[in-house]
Amino acid sequence: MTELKEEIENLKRKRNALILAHNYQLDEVQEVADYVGDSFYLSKVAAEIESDGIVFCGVRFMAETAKILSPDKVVLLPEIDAGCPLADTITAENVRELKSQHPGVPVVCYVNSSVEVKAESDICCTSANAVKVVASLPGSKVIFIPDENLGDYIAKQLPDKELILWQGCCVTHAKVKTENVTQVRQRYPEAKILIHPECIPAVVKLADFVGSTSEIIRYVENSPAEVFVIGTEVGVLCKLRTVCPEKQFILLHSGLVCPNMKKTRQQSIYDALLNNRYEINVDETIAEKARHTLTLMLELA
Ligand code: CIZ
Repeated sequence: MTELKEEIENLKRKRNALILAHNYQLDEVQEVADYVGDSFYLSKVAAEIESDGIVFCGVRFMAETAKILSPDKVVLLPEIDAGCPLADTITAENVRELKSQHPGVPVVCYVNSSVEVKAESDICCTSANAVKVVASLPGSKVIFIPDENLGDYIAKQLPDKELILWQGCCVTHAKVKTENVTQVRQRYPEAKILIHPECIPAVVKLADFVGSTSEIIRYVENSPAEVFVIGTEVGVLCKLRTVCPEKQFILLHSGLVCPNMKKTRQQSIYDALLNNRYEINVDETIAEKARHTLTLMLELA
């Protein structure tokens, strides 16, 4: 074990803290994490684990989610500038306007949203359970925010629903173009092409499998295929190589690198534990409403 890893372990023990890392984090971060997964898994972990503190290696909305679900724990986000441009496309005021334009229509917010946006919504979802969450709602109309591409994917799975979409997207996933898929298909005809639903609809249409990071990992584990093209953020390759070391993985597009997810390093985790930074706090009135949308999702999915 390196000296830095040992220091992290010591500080973790001293503070009775656990490290949660998203599937999109750097390999060096996933290596020192106690739990690695997608937002849905990590939010369940945050709600259930017994520790005094959580170091959340991800982006701000994820640390906020952990704090909302574990209000009594100290939640640290090691890199305070790790944000999510998709979450920033919509404000609580925008949601109120949408609700006044479509009275009575339920609002589903993707987990990639601020606490204020979650508080204005009826139920939250992640990419792993978005179709299930939308399908569970009464009536045919649903407001889905803020990811337009994920919304389009859900609408295609649920033809009886009419989705009212917000025009937000993940700039990293939106870089993938159809030519990238056709080129890779020609070069690796035997490969299975696995694509995240945050990619544009024309790209999603060309996939062999569409799913969230956890669904992509499960697909690879259960597939007899040996070569896979991965159409989501590069960080997921760390887990894929760990669970299936004998299989081959090709990243669909070299730009599938989220700069915000790559801000956290082992050094940032060490500094976070040593200096108690950066502590995430959420106003309890807003947190209470947001907690309701998250709890409904956890109960349903
Ligand atoms: O749900 C998540 O954690 C995100 C943002 C992506 C995924 O598919 O895991």
